[in-house]
Amino acid sequence: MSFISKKQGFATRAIHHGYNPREHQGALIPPIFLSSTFTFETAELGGKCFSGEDPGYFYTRIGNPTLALFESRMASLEGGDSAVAFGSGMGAIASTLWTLLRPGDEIIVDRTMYGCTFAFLNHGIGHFGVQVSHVDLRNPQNLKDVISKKTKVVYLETPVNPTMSLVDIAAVAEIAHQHAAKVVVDNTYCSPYLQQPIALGADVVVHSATKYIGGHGDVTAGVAVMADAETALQIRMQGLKDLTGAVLSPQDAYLLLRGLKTLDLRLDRHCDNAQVIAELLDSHPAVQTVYFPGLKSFPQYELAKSQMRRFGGIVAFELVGGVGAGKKFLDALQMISRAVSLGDAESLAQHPASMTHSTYTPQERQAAGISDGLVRISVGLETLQDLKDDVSQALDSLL
Ligand code: 7XF
Repeated sequence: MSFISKKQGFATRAIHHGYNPREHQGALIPPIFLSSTFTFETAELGGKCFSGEDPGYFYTRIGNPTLALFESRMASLEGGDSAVAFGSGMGAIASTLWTLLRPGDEIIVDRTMYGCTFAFLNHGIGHFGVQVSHVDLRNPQNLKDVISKKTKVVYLETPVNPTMSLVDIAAVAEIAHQHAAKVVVDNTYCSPYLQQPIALGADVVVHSATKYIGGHGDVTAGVAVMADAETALQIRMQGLKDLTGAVLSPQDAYLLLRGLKTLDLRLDRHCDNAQVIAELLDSHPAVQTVYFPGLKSFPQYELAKSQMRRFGGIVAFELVGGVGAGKKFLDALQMISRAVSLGDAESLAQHPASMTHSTYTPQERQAAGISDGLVRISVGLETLQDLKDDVSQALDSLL
């Protein structure tokens, strides 16, 4: 709230930042401004809104007070200058990359990422004269070896969907900035509560707000948070306004504001539950390998501890019996839902090779390190004992 000047804690900002009830007739909860258009007091003032001389609202695709509140809260929580809301995570990613790249430019991306982001790069922007180079960013030296003055963007997820490998954001940002390339980090798996890429050097943070930020499986949304105001304005006025039109609805912005209020509480429970489920999987004879940053055996455990507040709510694993056992495991689940998406109160289990990452060809999946047998669970907020019981009985059915 503007009348308190000291930097407040994460939860306080998630609940109060940018809203003063006194400016809204005392209403505790921010109003939803459904209006798609805004009236001008004079024709001249209307023109000034369009030229940017007057900061007033004029059309919801470009700006809306409910969206603006969500955007300012996200900018505060991510430690950025400003944010732009979108109608989906893919809307945020496409709008950001269409804005930052031109024909002849190169984007260097990690070897693995969410399936539709991969498809957007390889079958979308890659067809419009932008060179897409895949590099294994687990080792930042690989970036150093290939980056050049053609490189305008370095793009990554950490933890990676679905392999759970991590990227050292600070190390990548240092190399990218030596070549004047911007670093875009997809922070969907962590949310700003667990990881703040801008403090580590990222220029833009993108999210599928459909996931932890919304948190209740009832909204499809995205957001991009920018370290600087100039890039934010470009992404709003080019990417959002003209290139994709991927605007968020004010009602959905309201649901995201509601989700943010409990983000830290929910994430702490997700992390608590996921740690126990990862350890349970790790000790079961039907399981071959578990990928979870909070296991001491995880190859990047030290990086996880230094870069993330906690280890997150997603666990991936391979079963001894490979893809057949994976499908049998999914079908044996009784309480946990077979569904894609993540970050909801409900635990969700899925098979990346045939679902979220079926946009890759089998050869591309192999190059990306996504095995056919990989299973992913987004560990939800249910009572831990019930989660353990369901996972245990599904694993026991494989023996
Ligand atoms: O456009 P969306 O809101 O669905 O977000 C796209 C997206 C962007 N980044 C990451 C890291 C994501 O995981 C997603 C969506 N992933 C879901 C999943 O992995 O289950 C989508 C289900 S097909």
